[in-house]
Amino acid sequence: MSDASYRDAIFSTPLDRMARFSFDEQVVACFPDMIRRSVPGYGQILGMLGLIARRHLRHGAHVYDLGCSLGAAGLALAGTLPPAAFRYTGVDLSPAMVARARETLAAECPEHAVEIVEGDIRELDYRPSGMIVLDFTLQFLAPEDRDAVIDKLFAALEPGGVLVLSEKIVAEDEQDNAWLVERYHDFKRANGYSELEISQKRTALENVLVPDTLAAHHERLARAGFPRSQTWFQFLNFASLIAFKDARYGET
Ligand code: GEK
Repeated sequence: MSDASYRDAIFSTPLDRMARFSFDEQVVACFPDMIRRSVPGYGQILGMLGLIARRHLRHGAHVYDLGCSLGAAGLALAGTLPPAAFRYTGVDLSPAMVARARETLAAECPEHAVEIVEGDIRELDYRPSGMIVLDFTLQFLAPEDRDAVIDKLFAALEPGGVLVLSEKIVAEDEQDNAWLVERYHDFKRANGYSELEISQKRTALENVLVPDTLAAHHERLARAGFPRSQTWFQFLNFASLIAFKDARYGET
């Protein structure tokens, strides 16, 4: 077994109360296991990226994957589309993620035009793109930085372009939200996480992962200029939205 498939046991022993979640080597080693066991619908969302690209991506267009972690979206696209169909740039702030993503993509899809850039998605000089994937990353930015990033993505998208935005969300109604969070914890228990792991991860993510409501996401997309967006997937308190650069659904 390669160390890329280590089981996530980061929060299985009592930690200092101040420990905050960060994307370091320890997280990278167990990341594929962690994200599959803790993000409901992660595999389904990845699986749809290639199908969305097939419908909306002009042949040879550029794709960004922002907060790419280990480049899972790039792998998913390469699994569905031939090498000439797209050029892919994954961007991540964590040097440990970037190093592992480069190794993985070089090994898994050597024929495809893929690159991984170490950088901050708030500061990137974006090139024109046909599709932008922002999966489970906006939630880690300070709330006051989110509008400016979405504004830049709208500007970077070419006519007919699409933004796929996947996020942990919070429900507007307190009771609805409590129900979703409780069932989410059931989901994690069913995936083998202990009470200690669930509560420690929750504490570590406090003030690090600040979720928005679905309405806040759609409003932000509209403010940035997207004439049309919809929620195409939701599983408990995790959702994926698609936003269209044009008012009419462009299809290739
Ligand atoms: C996947 N999309 O597998 N700039 C660039 N990267 C950042 C920034 C930033 N400002 N802030 C955080 N990150 C992936 C999963 S994980 C989600 C995304 C999770 C990066 C951070 O280093 C990490 O790799 C990623 O965003 C979030 O579909 O771990 O829950």
